[in-house]
Amino acid sequence: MTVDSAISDPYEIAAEAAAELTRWAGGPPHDVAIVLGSGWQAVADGLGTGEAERSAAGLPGFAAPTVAGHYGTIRSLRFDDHRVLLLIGRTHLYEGRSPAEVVHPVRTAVMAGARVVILTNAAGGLDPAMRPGQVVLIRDHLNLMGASPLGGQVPPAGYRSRFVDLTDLYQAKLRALARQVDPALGEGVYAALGGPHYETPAEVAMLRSIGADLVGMSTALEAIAAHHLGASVLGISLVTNLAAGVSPTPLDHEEVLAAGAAAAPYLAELLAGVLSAL
Ligand code: 8IG
Repeated sequence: MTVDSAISDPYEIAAEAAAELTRWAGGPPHDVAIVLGSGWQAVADGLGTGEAERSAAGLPGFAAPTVAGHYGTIRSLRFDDHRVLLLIGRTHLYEGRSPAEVVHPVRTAVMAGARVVILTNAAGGLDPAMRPGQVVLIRDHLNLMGASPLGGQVPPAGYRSRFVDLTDLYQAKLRALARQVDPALGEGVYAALGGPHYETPAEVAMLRSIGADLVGMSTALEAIAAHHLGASVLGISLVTNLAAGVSPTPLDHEEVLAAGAAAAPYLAELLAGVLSAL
């Protein structure tokens, strides 16, 4: 079964997937979900081996991944008092997926009990002072994808209105908590674009002038969907490259994966610290 907002109810499919996930994992419900994006996959093992792991592909509504480095694996683990769902790999609009498909894993995790959703990504840095390997908390986003996960079908009875307020989308409380773990963490505005091409230098100049610090191809739709379902969202970007025109060299996907692998021990420590403080 695939998620197609035109012919089926994405909320119902996510509820089905959540029920199946909870049955599969057994035990008490999960309370935290972490989406590990490009470059963050090496972090998974730094959080412990987990209690159970499965491919996401067998669950209702989950699409098979198409990008190198995106495994589409789900791991269930205990961390202190928390039961954590690790979503390893994500689905993007640029794969030809619908917004409903892109946010399906996050909706599933929230419906499975996650009250906190940590969204990680690799991003281009727009500030020349940024360095590859730097980690930035997402303070807010500019959704330039021309899409919303709340478009199309009206949410069924029992869900919040689709006209949802996004004032505290990337929750200030969770950002403060992350800064307790590492006071040196900076914050920035994440511009989400459809991709998969990187920006032209003119687009990068535009993004800087409209207030963006980071640029990437994910996260914004998932944040909106999680917030709409009442979860608190923390967004963390790993700057793996400087954006075009800011970077002295052309951009390439291998660079993203390499920067992620190099930063993995720090990233795992950061996530572990956040989980301990929750
Ligand atoms: I990693 O420079 C990564 N993802 N759009 N631009 C966009 N996405 C990115 C970039 C970048 N770097």
